[in-house]
Amino acid sequence: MKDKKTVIDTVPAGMARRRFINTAALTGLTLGVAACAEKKPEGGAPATAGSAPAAAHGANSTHLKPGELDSYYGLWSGGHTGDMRVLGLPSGRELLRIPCFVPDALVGWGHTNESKKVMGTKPDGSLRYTVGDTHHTHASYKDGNYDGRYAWINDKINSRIARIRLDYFVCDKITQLPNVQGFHGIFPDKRDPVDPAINYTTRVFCGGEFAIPLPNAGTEDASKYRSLFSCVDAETMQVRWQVLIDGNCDLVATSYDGKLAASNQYNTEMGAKYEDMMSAERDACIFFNIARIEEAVKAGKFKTVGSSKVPVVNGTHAANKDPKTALTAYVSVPKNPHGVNASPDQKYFICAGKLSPTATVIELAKVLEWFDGKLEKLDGAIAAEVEIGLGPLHTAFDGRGNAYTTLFLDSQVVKWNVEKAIAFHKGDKNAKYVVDRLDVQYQPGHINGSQSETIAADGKYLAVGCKFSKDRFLPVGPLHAENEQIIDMSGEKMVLLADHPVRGEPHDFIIFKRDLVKPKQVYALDDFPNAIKDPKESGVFRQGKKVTVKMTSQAPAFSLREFKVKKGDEVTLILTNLDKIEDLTHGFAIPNHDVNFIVNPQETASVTFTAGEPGVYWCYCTHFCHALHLEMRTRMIVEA
Ligand code: K7E
Ligand code: CUA
Ligand code: CA
Repeated sequence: MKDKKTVIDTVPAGMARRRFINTAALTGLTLGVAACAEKKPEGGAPATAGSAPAAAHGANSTHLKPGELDSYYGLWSGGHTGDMRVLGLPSGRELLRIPCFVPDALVGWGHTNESKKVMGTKPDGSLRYTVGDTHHTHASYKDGNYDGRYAWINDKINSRIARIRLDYFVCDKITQLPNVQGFHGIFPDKRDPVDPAINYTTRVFCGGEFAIPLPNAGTEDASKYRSLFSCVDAETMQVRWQVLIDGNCDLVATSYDGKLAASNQYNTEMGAKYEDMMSAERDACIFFNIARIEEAVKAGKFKTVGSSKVPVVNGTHAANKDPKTALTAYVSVPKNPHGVNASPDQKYFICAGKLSPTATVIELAKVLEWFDGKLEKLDGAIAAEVEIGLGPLHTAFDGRGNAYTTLFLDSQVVKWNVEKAIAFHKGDKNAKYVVDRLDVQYQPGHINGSQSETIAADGKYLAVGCKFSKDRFLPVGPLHAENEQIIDMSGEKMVLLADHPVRGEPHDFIIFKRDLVKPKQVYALDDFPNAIKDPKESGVFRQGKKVTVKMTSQAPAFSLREFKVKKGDEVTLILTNLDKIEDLTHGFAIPNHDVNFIVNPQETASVTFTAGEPGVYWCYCTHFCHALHLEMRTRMIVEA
């Protein structure tokens, strides 16, 4: 097999731009993955910095002494487990999983009435969905940096967006996007485009990846399918508006001035088969003019789709030919791009080529000029389009002018300088924009640096989500862990610091300084309208077949030593944890009734179940709380 990099380096720049990966090369893609399995980690990889010892640079390390705290939080998408994972960085230790879209056995998510209300139920009270597929996670901004209020995460399968409160690290709202399938990219705005006083996130943008009939009544003619780009209100979590577009949305990014949102499009062909989706040489990055879209909505220039009341404005090519009134702008980008990221100097959007070995640098100021009618051709917004390697996907930044892009096929991270790439593109063929390449193990997808997508990008740590771990961990059967790698990005050359196995399949994540969030470790009783504030309020309250059991917990006892219900009763059990001490969580399990949930300090949770066969059921505390934890029980006596 010929060395891929040599080929790239010897192709004349002008020609190389045409040398995209075609359908036949897809076979090569699979072969490349297979070939990697045989590649020994030490196997003479041509990358420059792959195995340089950390000590040679030594600036950063992932090692923490016992008891030492991490300096960064990482919020990781949980993938199929439908949760958000909280990691400490640089150690990579997993601290918490925040359940969102999928039931969780530890906290009783999807079992308690409170969590079911957030998740959404069918009329019979059962959950609407019990599967999820999270990909992307981002947090709210103020003045271009995270403000520690919220994070959001997507569910691709059922087009849901979940919000996580970063004071309690819990999911408090989930919204389903109407008329969207395959909701993929997600990004909050960074400030308001009109009101300068609103210097923080008030909207979250959601890209719809799969085109469907609108409204979705079965039709086989895929050329009639369309995708919607959605805007969700950050506070109410209601869908504010949607934009009908040509092509599809993949990832989403936003400008620091709040004026534009962007989404890369890999299926401008609007194909229904992959061959069709990769038939064109170029696709696009679509820009949304937020202020104009909201003016159009205000002026009533919208339609609705099916039973949804959400205003849908027209963002198609045909309806947006005049730049001065256009709601959208489609900037041409090579073949099936993946990933769009806004640079921390606030100037550029970078799209990675995926099926083209290039990165495209789009200048925000020029796109705005086009909207003002001052730039004749949108292509003029392309500041650079340079070769960086095979299969480029996602890009991170160090705040020193460098971009770090994952190369899925090359199994590398390439560090390249944005201004030098622009100089090269303008004709300075001596501009060496590629600074470094680092082999990673293997086939990297997402990448992010500490504070990377903020104006406070600090260029210390880089995390890379490798889709294949192959030989990096002890074999555990056919399902391999993925390999999240941590890289020291503080020097000229990247240094690989650590491998971490993670359960599939996390995709995206963000890393930010620990002092940006102020988590509360004890709830307030008033956070819960049904709180039982005094153990004396405990008891069994019957209304026909409906029974409410009120109880409190204080280590090592529940306020009721036993309670009686009748077979077939619909029992709602409300439990308030009156313990106020940090870390003093109690659990509550009832044998044979599918009940197990926890109550954190000062938290109230409730479950509703049908009392089963007559008998005695020992309800017990499932969370080790006290020397008498095993003795912390109550009896449910079910009578005939
Ligand atoms: Cu963010 Cu994996 Cu959904 Cu790229 S996508 S890798
Ligand atoms: Cu309460 Cu264990
Ligand atoms: Ca395409």
